[in-house]
Amino acid sequence: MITILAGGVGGARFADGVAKVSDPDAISIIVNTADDFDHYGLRICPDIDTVMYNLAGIADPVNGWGIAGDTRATLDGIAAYGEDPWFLLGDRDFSTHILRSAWLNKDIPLTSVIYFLRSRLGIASQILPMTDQPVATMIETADGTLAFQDYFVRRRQADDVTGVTFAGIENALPTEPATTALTHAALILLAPSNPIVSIGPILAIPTYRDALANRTSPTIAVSPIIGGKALKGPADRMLASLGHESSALGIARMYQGLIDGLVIDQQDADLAPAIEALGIRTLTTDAIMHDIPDRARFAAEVLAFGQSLKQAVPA
Ligand code: FO1
Repeated sequence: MITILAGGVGGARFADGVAKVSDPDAISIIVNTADDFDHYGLRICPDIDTVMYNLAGIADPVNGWGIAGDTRATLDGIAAYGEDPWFLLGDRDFSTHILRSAWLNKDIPLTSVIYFLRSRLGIASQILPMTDQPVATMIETADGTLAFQDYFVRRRQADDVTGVTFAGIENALPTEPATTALTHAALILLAPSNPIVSIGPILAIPTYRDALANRTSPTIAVSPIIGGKALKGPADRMLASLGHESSALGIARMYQGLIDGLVIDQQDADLAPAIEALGIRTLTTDAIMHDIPDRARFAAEVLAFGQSLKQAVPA
């Protein structure tokens, strides 16, 4: 079994690539839920939905989130009432939020709700929320503390981030399927997701962090930073403002002790020796997924790297 930790668009695209080149039934994706929030009385789970829509082959190809060809009549109606429709929810996307909220309101755990939704979208891989309890990323800025989607979407990531906390994390229980997926994986992959706000919340749950620290199978991260820049989103600026180096080496330092290998882009080939000096093996390749078919090329290279590390990991 392959287990992937993911959040954001980069994570979803990577998980889709892995599902294209290996048995999708044998893949589990543990997804960040700290971006989740309530909006118009509905529970929105952006990272889970982004994984679902990418694996179902219905994601908007440009944004990476939302559904391809979706319409915005509902938001137009909300705007007609004088409300600012700042978070762009498509009409068909709303059906996910409506059903999810209805089922959550019946006290069905989020893990089960997502099982129903992904199964009905024809997705064979397990999509596993990191926890069934609510967790909310809070962003500290010079303007005060912002809810994550206020920072990310409403204010377009314009604020300098001076701190990040995960409200509710102390009550967030690891789920049984996600714990099993991590402890039984033959290969663990940390997707090219933001290490602070996408992978960070998952690793803030001690059971998952301990599972990585005590791993018996190869564990590989893919650097989301290429040439010092994030391909998408604010990870580079966030790393720098929080005192990390915005580079593949900075990513290696953050994950040191939890990973055996790091996949870096050819632009960062000169960083490989410093990363290897940390005890982390490197694969240097074209780490940009240029289009949907290219996701499979990249995933196949990462899986082959995983195979090559099998002997290197302590039993
Ligand atoms: N991201 C945006 O930048 N603007 C949006 O209006 C937006 C809407 C949206 C709706 C549904 C959904 O599942 C995701 C959406 N996202 C949007 C993406 C999302 O906010 C971020 O990608 C993640 O939270 C960061 O990981």
